[in-house]
Amino acid sequence: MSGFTRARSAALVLASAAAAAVLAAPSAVAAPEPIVGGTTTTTSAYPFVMQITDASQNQFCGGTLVAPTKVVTAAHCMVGETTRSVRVVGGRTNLNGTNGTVAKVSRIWVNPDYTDATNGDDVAVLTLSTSMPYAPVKYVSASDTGVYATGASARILGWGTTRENGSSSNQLRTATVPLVSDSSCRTSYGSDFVASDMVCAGLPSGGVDTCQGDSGGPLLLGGVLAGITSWGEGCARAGYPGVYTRLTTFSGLVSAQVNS
Ligand code: 4AZ
Repeated sequence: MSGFTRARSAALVLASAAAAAVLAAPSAVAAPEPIVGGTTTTTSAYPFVMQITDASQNQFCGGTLVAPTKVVTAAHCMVGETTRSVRVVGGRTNLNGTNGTVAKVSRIWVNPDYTDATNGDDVAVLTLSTSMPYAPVKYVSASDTGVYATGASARILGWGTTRENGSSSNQLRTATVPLVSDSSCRTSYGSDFVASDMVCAGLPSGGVDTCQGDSGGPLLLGGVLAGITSWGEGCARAGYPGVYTRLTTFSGLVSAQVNS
């Protein structure tokens, strides 16, 4: 667990960096490019991408609008949060913007199976007090397991850091990464990778990845929400793909929240 970084876990990120300094080659440091290794985009292009912020509208995670008042995010983003402490901001491409729509949260559902000891079952659904005036995106149904074909091109989005231990991106960024086979991800992460609950994406040589602050945001396959940014060993490191919540496993639980 000690080497894994998660949103808002500054101590873990630093511990990870220290471990990397001891264990990894200096080449593990990624090039200073966007999400890591992506391009800037806008919430006009991806209107369902939401900032999850504190009450002062400081972004700390991402989320995905799946219905006018329902946002899918990571369970680990909600640790220590309450309906009073969280806001959802839509339609705001830049972190320093004041445009878009700010919604309060009336209910936080965290997958009851989530534990921060394993990072498994990393899904939460927020119910907004007011509707977002943006188009939601579809999410996978339980039977859509075929979307996770090895090599499929997945789109990732977020305002997270553009390199490991770097600073957040003011502007929303996006990249595409190929899905990694479960056996390959198991080789990377051992028993911390639970194939029934997680799916991995990244290039063998690294260089393109989600990073700190991207957690909770979308992984899209064929334009449909199929994963949630969850965890990984550092960011964009060769041999350590990003790990995402395998949303088909949790579609039924999510639908129960979205339709309630
Ligand atoms: C984070 O801390 C985080 N490279 C998100 C994704 C990854 C690592 C850390 C995967 O939010």
